[in-house]
Amino acid sequence: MAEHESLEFGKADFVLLDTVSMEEFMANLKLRFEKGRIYSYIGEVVVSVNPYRAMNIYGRDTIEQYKGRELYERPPHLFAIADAAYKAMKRRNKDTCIVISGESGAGKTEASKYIMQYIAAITNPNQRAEVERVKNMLLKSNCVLEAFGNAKTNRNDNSSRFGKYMDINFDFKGDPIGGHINNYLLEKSRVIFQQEGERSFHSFYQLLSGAPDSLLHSLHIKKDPKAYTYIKIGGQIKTSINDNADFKAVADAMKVIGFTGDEIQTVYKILATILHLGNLTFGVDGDVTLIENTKQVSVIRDLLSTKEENVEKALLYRTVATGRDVIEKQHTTQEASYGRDALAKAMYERLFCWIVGRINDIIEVKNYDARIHGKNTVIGVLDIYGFEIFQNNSFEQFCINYCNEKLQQLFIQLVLKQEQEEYQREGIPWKHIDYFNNQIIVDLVEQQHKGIFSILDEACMNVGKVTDEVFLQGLDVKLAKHAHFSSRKLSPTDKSLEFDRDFRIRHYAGDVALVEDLFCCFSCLLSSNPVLKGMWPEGKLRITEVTKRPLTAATLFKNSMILLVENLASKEPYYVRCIKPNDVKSPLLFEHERCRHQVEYLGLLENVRVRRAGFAYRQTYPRFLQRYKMISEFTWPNHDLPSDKEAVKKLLQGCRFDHDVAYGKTKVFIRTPRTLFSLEEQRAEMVQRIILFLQKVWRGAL
Ligand code: AD9
Ligand code: MG
Repeated sequence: MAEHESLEFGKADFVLLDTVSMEEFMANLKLRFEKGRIYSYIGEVVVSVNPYRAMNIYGRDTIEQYKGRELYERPPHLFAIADAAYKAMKRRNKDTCIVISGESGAGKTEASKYIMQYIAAITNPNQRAEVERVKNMLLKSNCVLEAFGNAKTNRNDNSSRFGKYMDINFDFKGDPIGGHINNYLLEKSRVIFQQEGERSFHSFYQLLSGAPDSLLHSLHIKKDPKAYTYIKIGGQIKTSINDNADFKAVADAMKVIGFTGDEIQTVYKILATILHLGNLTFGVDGDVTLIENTKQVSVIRDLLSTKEENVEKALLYRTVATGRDVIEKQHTTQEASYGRDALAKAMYERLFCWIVGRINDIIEVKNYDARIHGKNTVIGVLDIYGFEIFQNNSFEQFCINYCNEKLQQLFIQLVLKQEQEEYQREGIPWKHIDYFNNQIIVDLVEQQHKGIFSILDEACMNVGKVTDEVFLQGLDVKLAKHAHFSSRKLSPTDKSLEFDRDFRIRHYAGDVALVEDLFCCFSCLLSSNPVLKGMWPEGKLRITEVTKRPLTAATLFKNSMILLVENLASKEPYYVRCIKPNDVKSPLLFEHERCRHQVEYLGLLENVRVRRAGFAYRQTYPRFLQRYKMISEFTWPNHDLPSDKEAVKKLLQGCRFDHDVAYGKTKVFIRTPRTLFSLEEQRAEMVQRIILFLQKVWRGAL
């Protein structure tokens, strides 16, 4: 820790601030950023500030410095937390996870990639071919996921438009043997529309820019993105992204991971289909709705290996199941355009989920028998989309922000609450620290019957009968008294709630107004392409079976979040808290107010307070003795005191560390890492002496 860094770089651990105040915290954060020290600690939590420039701190030599070291032995770094998570997993057979949070553009995805690279670099010392293969696939999967799930936004040129949780599985030797990816809620509305200055998903531009002419020709695609309605807006934006080179890198990564040639071709066909769909227009002839550009329909038919009538049916008719009867109703032109967009979004979402599923099939752990090889342990890495506040927030933003509330709650629970509870349990004198518990907001969203998701679900069960207005009335009636909910009706004077249909949730990061999204469904196109068929397994089902009360998107998302949080809570968590220093991607600018706001809503100051009021290190008495007993004559080789607790007291008094520790019922607590560092040094010295002594005895005995 600070021992290895001069104070001119500020305090490496915020716990060591002279006084804990927002001013001091910010001054230290700024100083460190300006000196190029982008990482700091709060105890074991890494605080990272996006440098917006290439840093020479991720190379082989840096990796070597962190390998196998304790957290406080080296300057703060992502590698240290990755090593801590890895060591905990290997030494104690524990599943661990690294939770990376922060707002859009704060550096979460970059951090997750450095963490994975570190883990890949320090494992498999024996260069086993199978492990190398797994590592390579895990690293390459990022490249594919980013192509299909990331896009240029106004906040970040490579913004993740989905949440990602990746498990890496290890064998008993600590080498990676496989993995699994969970993806959360892709922002599919981007397929058909982007805000000014933004692009659709990278995959579209990569295809147009990088595909060889023969491929473009077979897809009936022109190179110019301006020719396609869905990506026209984004196609005019100049970025630093090299779509051409990325196309080749992604194609190569798909091959390395193990996608077949047919699968890769089908992926391109779906991208092309979506582009063609976007250009379709509808008209009327008498009272018949029709597609105006028939040539495009035959192109789509060929790309999807289906019949022309299927394409027309999917776009012009709605199949409705009323009891046992199935009726086909013709769309109006407006409904047809809406249905076309819904189909495009659904196709892309399917494609994305299918890609994740294929990667999972390939990287999942195979042939591992725990009875022979011992327990297979896991490190999970969570890179989830950050809080987003726009003027108009869609259903997707609502879910993203709900997810952040859940994670913040987990952080509060695990880091702050657990810490306080442990001191109470151990009978350590302790001043209670107030923190904002956001459970109340999470309940507002997810509670049974009374939560927003439940009310939304109820509305969806009665599609046709329930309008947006009825849904909002339901919210008003059920949530009128909730301190974190307001709507236009409940607060008529609130100017930020512009429309009658707006409502607002007071999130911990700020207020977010939500304009409610509509729901849609689509008919499946019956294709003879086996890869496509695999993506729509329900294509074979009858419509009456398909429409049987499917779970709503809201419920699915809520359930996936609850599972995610349960999963994280069952593992030993490590945290990386990312901060975005400015909104103009500048390596020099530290915008005070922007950063202060993030420090506030990430709860970092509270984190420091708890940590400081608390103790950097704790260990049960027997385990503490096991490690340090050789440094005291009272405890080496064995003590004759009435208890291990007494022995630890005697040991620490002897080293004059008594002032820096507290003795709990079952554990000793050490306040500052410096003390622990010093204990470690003394131990290393003694171990060396004991070895020399034993060597002498050994030789003498010979
Ligand atoms: V979002 O919620 O997905 O929109 P992230 O993931 O938090 O967001 P990302 O990791 O994509 O942000 O970082 C944004 C950009 O900041 C990157 O494309 C880099 O240009 C830049 N960045 C982030 N971290 C680093 C770093 N450690 N070194 C250099 C960085 N540049
Ligand atoms: Mg990201």
